[in-house]
Amino acid sequence: PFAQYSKAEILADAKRERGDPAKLYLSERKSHELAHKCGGAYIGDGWVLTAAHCVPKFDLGPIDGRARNLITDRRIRMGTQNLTAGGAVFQIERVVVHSGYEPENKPHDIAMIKIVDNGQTARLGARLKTIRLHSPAKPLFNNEDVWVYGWGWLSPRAPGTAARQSVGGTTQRNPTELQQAKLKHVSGSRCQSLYKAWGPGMLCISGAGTGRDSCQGDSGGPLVRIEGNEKVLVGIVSQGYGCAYKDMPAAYTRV
Ligand code: 4AZ
Repeated sequence: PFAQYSKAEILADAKRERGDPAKLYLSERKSHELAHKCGGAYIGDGWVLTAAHCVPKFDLGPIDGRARNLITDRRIRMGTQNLTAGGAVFQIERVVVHSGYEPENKPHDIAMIKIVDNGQTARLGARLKTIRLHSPAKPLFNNEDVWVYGWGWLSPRAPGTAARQSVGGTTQRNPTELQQAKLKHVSGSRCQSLYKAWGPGMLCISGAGTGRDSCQGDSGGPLVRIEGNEKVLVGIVSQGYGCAYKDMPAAYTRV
């Protein structure tokens, strides 16, 4: 119901050769793969934390002659681990983007989305939990284990290759079930040389050679520290060069 591509775009894409960096493989993709954009984290009172680059501009451009914007075309599903079913689907009431964000180098890549609730969060009950924000008094230590969650692409990707191709050359796919990966918080020196906007508002997070990582579509989703049996939100998936590529830690927004 919320197709992000026009019929003309889908037809033009089908004519592109495989391996063409501009090819999006639209006709091969399931509707949940075309609709999914980003992750987020529910912090309570109708507010979802996500990445600023997930809500790039209010005007999404027309599709098949119909004007679109975030309010008319984007929805948020919460209260389920399945991307296509369950929980509840919320409309967006408003979006607040960090005033220091800019799309070129993505400093302060954080935004808040207010949902239209209509009592739905209450109906979800225990299926929707509010995540507690990490305390700045307890910073992550070097090599600390952290966890990331999302419905983003499933395969390693080399930096600089066509975005929808995995290292093995297959087309990247989105899962329907939520995935998780254990990662490591590492020293910022490598990220400082990789990311132009590097600064104290970012976290440098590595797959540490495990082959696990966040990837496109995980953006906006939570990076979590586990304290006892509680998950605490420490970061937001922001940017990276490829996915799960060796010595390529990704940059997360520090919450
Ligand atoms: C992305 O394109 C993206 N491996 C997010 C995270 C990472 C790479 C790419 C980190 O949204």
